[in-house]
Amino acid sequence: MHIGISTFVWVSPFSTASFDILHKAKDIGYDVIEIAVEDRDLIDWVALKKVSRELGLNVTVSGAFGMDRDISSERSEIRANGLSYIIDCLEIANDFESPVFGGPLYSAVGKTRLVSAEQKVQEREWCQENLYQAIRRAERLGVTLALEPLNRFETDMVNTVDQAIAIVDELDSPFLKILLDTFHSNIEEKNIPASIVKLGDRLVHIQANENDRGTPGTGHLDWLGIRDALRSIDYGGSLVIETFGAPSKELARAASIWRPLANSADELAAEGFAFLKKTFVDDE
Ligand code: LER
Repeated sequence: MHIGISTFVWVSPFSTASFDILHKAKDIGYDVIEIAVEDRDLIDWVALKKVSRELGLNVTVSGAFGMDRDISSERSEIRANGLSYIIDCLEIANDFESPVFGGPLYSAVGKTRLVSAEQKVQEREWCQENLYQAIRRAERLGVTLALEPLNRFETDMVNTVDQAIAIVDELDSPFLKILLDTFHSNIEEKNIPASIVKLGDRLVHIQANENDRGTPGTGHLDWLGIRDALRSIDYGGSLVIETFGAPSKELARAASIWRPLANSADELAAEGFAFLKKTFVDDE
C-alpha cells in the first residue's frame, strides 16, 4: 500500500513557491504527494513534473470545491464552472499519471442548508447530469473520479458511504468510484471497517485522517480494524494524510480548524508517516 501526504498539510494554496514540500515528503519516506489544486495558475506544472519525477514521488490529485465550483448549484454558470474545474483536474491527473482525481465532486464544501424535498431532487439531478459528463472525460483519460462523502457540517448532500454508493451505482461507470476520508467517516459511519467492506471495489482512495484531523495514530480511530477491512477487500489504492496546516481560502470555514493540531506540519508529517507505515505496510 502506498502512503501519501497532501500539500494541504503544509500550505494553501499550493504554488511553485512551495515545491520544497515534495523534498520534505520524499525525505520522510512518502511514496505519494497529493497535489491539492486550488488555483492551477499558481503552479508551474512542467517544473512540478520534473521535481516529482526526479524524486520518484507518485502524484495524486485532489480538488478544492469552493462555492463557485458547484455542479449542483442553482446557478447554471456555477454548475458549468464546477464541471470545467473537474475536467481541468482530470487532465492534470492524467498528465501526472494519477490514477484518481478525488474530492467532494458533487457540491461545494460548506454548503449546508435546509431545503425542500423538491429542491433536493433537482440538485441531485444537476449533480448526476454533470457527473455523467465528467465520467465521459474520465473514461477518455483513464483517470477515475473518486467521490468523497463529507460530514454533516460540511455538506448537506453526501454524508455517508451509503449515499455515495447510491450516486455511484446509479451512474454505473468504472470511472466513478469512492474516496473515504476517515475523519468524516468517524462522524457519519457507525462502523468504519464495516463500511469499508461494504464499499468493496468501489473504494479507490483513502484519506487516512485521525478523528481530530491531527497526527494519525494519536486519536481514537480503530486503525487496526481499518487495516483488516482494507486487506479483506484487497484494497490497492493509497493512504493519504490530508489535514490543514494553513487555512485554505476555499475550505477554512468548513474545515473549522482554529488551532494547531500538532507542534508543526513537519512533525505531523513525520510521525503520521511512521504510524501508517508501521500499521499498514510493515507487516504486509
Ligand atoms: C475536502 O477533501 C475535505 O475533506 C473537507 O473536509 C475540507 O473542508
